[in-house]
Amino acid sequence: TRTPVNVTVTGAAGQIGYALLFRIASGHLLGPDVPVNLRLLEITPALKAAEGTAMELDDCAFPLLRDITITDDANVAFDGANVALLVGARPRTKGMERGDLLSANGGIFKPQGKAINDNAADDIKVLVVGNPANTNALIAQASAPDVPAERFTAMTRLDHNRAISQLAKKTGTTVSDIKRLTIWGNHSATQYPDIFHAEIAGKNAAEVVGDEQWLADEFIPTVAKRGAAIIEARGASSAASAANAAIDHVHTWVNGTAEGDWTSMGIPSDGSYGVPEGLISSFPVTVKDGKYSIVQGLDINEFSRKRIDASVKELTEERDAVRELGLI
Ligand code: NAX
Repeated sequence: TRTPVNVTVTGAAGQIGYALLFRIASGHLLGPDVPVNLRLLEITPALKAAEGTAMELDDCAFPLLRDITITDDANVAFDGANVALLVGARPRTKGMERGDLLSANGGIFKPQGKAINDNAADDIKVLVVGNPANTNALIAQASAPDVPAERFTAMTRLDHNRAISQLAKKTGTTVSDIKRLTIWGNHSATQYPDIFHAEIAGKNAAEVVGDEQWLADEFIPTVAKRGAAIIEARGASSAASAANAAIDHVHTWVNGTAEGDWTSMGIPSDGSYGVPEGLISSFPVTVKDGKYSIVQGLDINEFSRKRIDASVKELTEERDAVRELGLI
């Protein structure tokens, strides 16, 4: 039998955590034949709630779930971690300035990055979900100098999935007809969902849609503001869809992209497409044997260029702000 994989989830008692843990334990993260140990990291006041979730996990009698550890100590939570899902973060509250938000999250992601550096397994893969996800990933990465930088990624898969779904609705196709969609930039309102290289049942998506006005005025804002629309409708932020996207992100990172398709991941830039090296920005990527590579050679038209640049500018500003705060 295979050795269990250690999966650490931070913010485990939160709403995404609740939607995520049962799917990890039932084999959706790594595959139907991979046993898992769960390590749940929470702040002290939420440990009891995490214990309640662990009781429910026990009650599912998942054949793949071996062991559950619940702790408020990051060194314990990341000990031997092979996969880390950093979900717990400090949300923006009313009247909070960006600097306050970034420094509050620095207080979370800096020590967690160090704990990953000091305790995780050599093959650690990190996905940051907690917002501002790209910059939180950058902070964690900067505190983990012994871990290869490319192991720190940020989640834009929910945006990717949202864009696919909107495009399928618009064109009267199904989501499985759609390939090669790209989210560029920051997981924020400036993100750019790009359909110019996407295909719908083998045809160029932009040509199938044939309506740049729809792209600019409907599609892009609908995808970018979907999180707010969910809050408005549900009275709570996206949870199950966010957990699903986190599962997709890691599953793809471990098991690869399908031939002829790619996905979107927030990853450290190597300078491709004019994105400054080191920024954690979303790119089109293919994955093989557990390693991702940026899809090269795409022709970026003017419509796309200015939107990618705007999102990258925001990432640059966030990076400069956390640098000024001494967080990286
Ligand atoms: P919740 O507030 O329900 O849960 C967050 C949990 O994190 C809480 O239980 C809290 O106690 C815990 N926590 C706080 N500080 C911690 C620390 N230092 N160590 C460990 N745990 C800690 O939020 P939820 O709805 O689960 O969302 C979690 C994060 O995901 C938020 O930052 C949210 O903005 C972000 N999202 C990111 C998305 C993405 O696409 N990248 C989409 C969904 C979501 O909005």
